Amino acid sequence: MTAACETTPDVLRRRYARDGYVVVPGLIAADALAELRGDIARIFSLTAGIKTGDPYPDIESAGFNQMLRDLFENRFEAYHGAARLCNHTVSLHRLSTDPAIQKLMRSLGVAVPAICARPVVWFHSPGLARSERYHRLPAHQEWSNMQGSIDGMVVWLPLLPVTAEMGRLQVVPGSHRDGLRPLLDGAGEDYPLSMDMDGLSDTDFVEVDVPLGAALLFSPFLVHRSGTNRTEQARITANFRFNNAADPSFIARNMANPFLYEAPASLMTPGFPDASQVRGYFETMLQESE
Ligand SMILES: O=C(O)CCC(=O)C(=O)O
Ligand SMILES: [Fe+2]
Repeated sequence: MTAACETTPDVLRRRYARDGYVVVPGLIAADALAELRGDIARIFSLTAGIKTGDPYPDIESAGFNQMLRDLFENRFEAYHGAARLCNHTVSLHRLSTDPAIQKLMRSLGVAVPAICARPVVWFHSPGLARSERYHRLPAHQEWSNMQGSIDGMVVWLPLLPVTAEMGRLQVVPGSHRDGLRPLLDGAGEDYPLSMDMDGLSDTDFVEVDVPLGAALLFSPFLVHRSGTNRTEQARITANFRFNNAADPSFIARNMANPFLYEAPASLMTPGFPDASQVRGYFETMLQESE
């Protein structure tokens, strides 16, 4: 029996309602994690020039972390493109719609889960950040970006073991029950969604230990922030956000969603590709299939 089944749905529901979050061990299948970890490693390896089919380093290895730093320092646009592509992997999307996670969310009140935002992979490391918020998110409520159903849910999970030295996620238990807190007046451009900390202090935050294979599920109103990664290793995690399509307040607000997704109005690389590049690709394919 996995740890996930040792706690009954009623106990989890009560804990979720009281604290605003639950950690559920043994929820994520090892092969789903391995597939996503492999995709992340492959994307950065291809970006760094490792050929398709050649071995590539594991995301926990020193070699992989060196590769990330080299790309970040010497080819930032390539680093950024690869990091963003990780958000578009099929394995990440498959994991975010994993039936075990969906079933658990439904048992915690998200009757009709609907994707709020594209799933995200975070790479938190001071050596891979142009400003602090890219390696350590200040205190916030996820509602500030989701703005959907009151009973939506955030799923956060580590893609490698996140130790205390790597800075675990920190939450203020019970803070969800106070609802939406004001945003910080005049918050800088770096993180415009910074929350007003009035009435909260550092001692209100607790670190949440989420082992590999577990997931943390929390309310969009739970106050949370990143711990500090004091290691050389990138702290790699995933974040999935959901609304409940059955929430009457969400229906009344026309199922509001503040995220923008737009088709381009012009070519990003004018003149690319020329006809010979396209022809070359298909002619090689034809020759190989003869
Ligand atoms: O991983 C972190 O430290 C912060 C992530 C976060 O704020 C989130 O997933 O909502
Ligand atoms: Fe967050």
